[in-house]
Amino acid sequence: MNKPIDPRLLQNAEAFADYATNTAARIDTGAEAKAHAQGARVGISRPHESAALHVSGEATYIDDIPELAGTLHCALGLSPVANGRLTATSLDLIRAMPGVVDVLTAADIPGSNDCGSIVHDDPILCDGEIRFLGQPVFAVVARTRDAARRAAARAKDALTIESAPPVLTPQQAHEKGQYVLPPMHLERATNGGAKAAIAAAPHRLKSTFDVGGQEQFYLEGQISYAIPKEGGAMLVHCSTQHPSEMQHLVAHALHLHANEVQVECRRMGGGFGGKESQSGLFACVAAIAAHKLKKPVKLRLDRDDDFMITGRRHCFWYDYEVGYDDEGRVLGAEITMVSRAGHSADLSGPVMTRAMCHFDNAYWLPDVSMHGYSGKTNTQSNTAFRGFGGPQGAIAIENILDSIARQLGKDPLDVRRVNFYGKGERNVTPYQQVVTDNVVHELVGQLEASSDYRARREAIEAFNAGSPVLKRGIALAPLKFGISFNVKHFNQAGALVHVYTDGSILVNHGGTEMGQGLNTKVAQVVAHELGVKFECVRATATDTSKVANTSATAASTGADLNGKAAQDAARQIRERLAACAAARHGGKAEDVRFANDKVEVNGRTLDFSTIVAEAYMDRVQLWSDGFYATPGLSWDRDTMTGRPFYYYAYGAAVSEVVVDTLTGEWKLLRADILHDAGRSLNPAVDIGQVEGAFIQGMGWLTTEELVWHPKSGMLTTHAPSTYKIPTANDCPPVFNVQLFEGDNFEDSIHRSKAVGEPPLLLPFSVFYAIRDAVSAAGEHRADPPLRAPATSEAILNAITAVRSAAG
Ligand code: MTE
Ligand code: LUZ
Ligand code: MOS
Repeated sequence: MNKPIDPRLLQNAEAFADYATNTAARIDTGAEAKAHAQGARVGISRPHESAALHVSGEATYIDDIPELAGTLHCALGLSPVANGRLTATSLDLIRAMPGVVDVLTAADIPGSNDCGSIVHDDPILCDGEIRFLGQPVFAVVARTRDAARRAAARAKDALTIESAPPVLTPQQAHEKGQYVLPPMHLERATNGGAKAAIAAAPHRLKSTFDVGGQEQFYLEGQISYAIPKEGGAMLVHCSTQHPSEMQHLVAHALHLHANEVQVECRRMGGGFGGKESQSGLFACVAAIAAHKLKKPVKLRLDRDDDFMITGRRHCFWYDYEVGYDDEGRVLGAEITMVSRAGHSADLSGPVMTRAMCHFDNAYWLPDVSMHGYSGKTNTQSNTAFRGFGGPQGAIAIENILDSIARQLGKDPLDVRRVNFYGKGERNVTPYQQVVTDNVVHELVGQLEASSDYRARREAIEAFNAGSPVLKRGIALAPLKFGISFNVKHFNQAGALVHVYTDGSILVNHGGTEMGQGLNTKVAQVVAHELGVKFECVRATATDTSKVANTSATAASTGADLNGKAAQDAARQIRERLAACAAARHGGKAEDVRFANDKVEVNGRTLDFSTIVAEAYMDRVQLWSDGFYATPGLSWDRDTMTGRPFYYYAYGAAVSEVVVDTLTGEWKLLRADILHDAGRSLNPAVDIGQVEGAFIQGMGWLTTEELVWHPKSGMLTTHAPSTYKIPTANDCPPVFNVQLFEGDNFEDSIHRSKAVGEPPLLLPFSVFYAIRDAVSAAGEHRADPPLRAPATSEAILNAITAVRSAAG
């Protein structure tokens, strides 16, 4: 099993390590050089803890875990109909297929048939009601994965369904008043309320807008491997952002207690929100099969099935009216947002809440009235995706400001700027949180200068004047993103730190690693606290039997929460070591210093491992737990007011594109980004997050289009052949990414800021640069009716529209 690593792969690993070091050198900032000089373990760039394993193929994902003898494989039989009732099944047909061991239905579930994470409205296997095309109706268990899939593929021959026409779009659901949750309303009146402010405003704008959904497209698909344990207990290896939730769902499905179910995840090959709740169905099915057959069962989805079964980012439809003044200041705004929730609630409630709490983005909106509806449709149940509704909320105000600028003939940057939150005034959000950490003015000012925005705007105008076919466009878009789960009690975390007698350290925490570098950051925090080399600290798999009752690794809070918990654990151990060292060597415990693998005590310098060995002999506890709960949060769900966020992360990007007005094709020529990660724990990892989120969000807003067949309700874009995600080749040739220098105002882990999701809003600048180029194609005489995603087709339609409007 431990085959030697192919030397060519090792070369790749070394090349990668070189690349990481060079990247770190390229972005080394003043703050980072200082951290280095002080021997700090945080605030410095270092490669991802598993980088070499990733590139050599040695990193273990669930499907790489050696299979136990007798392991069976599972595949799901899917509904070929989007809406209706299951009236009969002929599963003997499936049972008779080669290699099939069993076929399970809802009747085989010993506990509850539900995998809903917050609202319990989500059947694991069909309970008779057909809710969407692709819904799992039965599970085939076979000796091989191939046999299971071949049998499951015959679902349409085995199911008799009375079908009804599907409801597919948010507008259709809204017309029928069909929602998965009660509507939400958020109002704030400064000058008499939105309606009055709009009526009294010098100018008005009334329109609708549309943004599409987005598939997470994690490289590792959904997978669970369930292994029965003695006494009816269950172990599940699951690719999940939320092991505790998986534990609870499996326990309910099997009618077990939580202490009888253990869920483990070393790493995911990407999650992006898609494995926050939706890993649940697969964990449950594998566990139900393993429980019934008393054999290990693995369920690994094929990519097409992953598309057909799981949900993704919610598409949103907006209907708005705003009133504004001659400078473009928004005086009043009224907006209705309708999302496509799919067939069940899943996380649609918190997603809509976050959307409504991000409609303001970086702007002070004195009088607002917002209405959020989560439309119930016969489609996959939509879920978390990087940004979690934040991007969908914020893009609405960006669209409004871009249109206002075009109506007034102003540079959109100027209109954005006059609307920015103020400092000490004009600083209360619609949900009543006071913005006390506003850096948007400095940040945008710096980026405007470093990107040469004004000069390039002029150069683009000159270019466009002489170029009838190719048109260029530029846009600067800022972001403000609230950090914390908007469900208060989720903002807690635990960790365990073990120091072994040789001085090596193991850290375990409640967060999960999905490629974002969480384990790297947490290990850095522990190394820093104990004054040892990063290499002395190892992070292990997330495991419900080590840290209990964890939250999802989500809302970008992984490092904030688990970093603080691990720091708490490490600090307790350090204090015990210091007391022990002082007792042995003299001096005061407070004066003992831990740095560079050494411990200074009473004028002597000893190895960390020596102090540890001495402490063991003195019977000092060398391991500790740690805990953290974010302070100061409050939220009133009924009035939608309070302080849902501990702090805000900021950022801005300038993008320049060229559009071919004959084909609608376009290219991103240059992007300049300035992003606020506070005092970054690891600038190289954070820049990786910023670049990745930028390109991922660009895909959402441009090429990634989801199409459901209007009659059958079938998702027709269920593979990379028809659903186009960006690749490395879509990175712009000029890509300047910098981190903004400035500490978090709040006492976050080493004054850093969460970085996972906020930069997904940066590619708004790409969308609005395309919109700018389309506007140029119509001589800037009409506001482009451009929807997102701005596919070439959508761009071409918008060009046709602005040209005919311009006459
Ligand atoms: N980065 C990678 N490489 N892979 C991922 O799946 N998920 C994103 C972001 N960055 C993701 C990622 C999402 S949706 C979130 S919420 C955060 O990482 C979660 O991790 P964190 O809280 O530790 O930043
Ligand atoms: N809230 C939030 C949530 O802001 N982000 C999340 O990922 C989330 N997940 C579950 C519930 N609320
Ligand atoms: Mo991220 S969408 O909060 O998993």
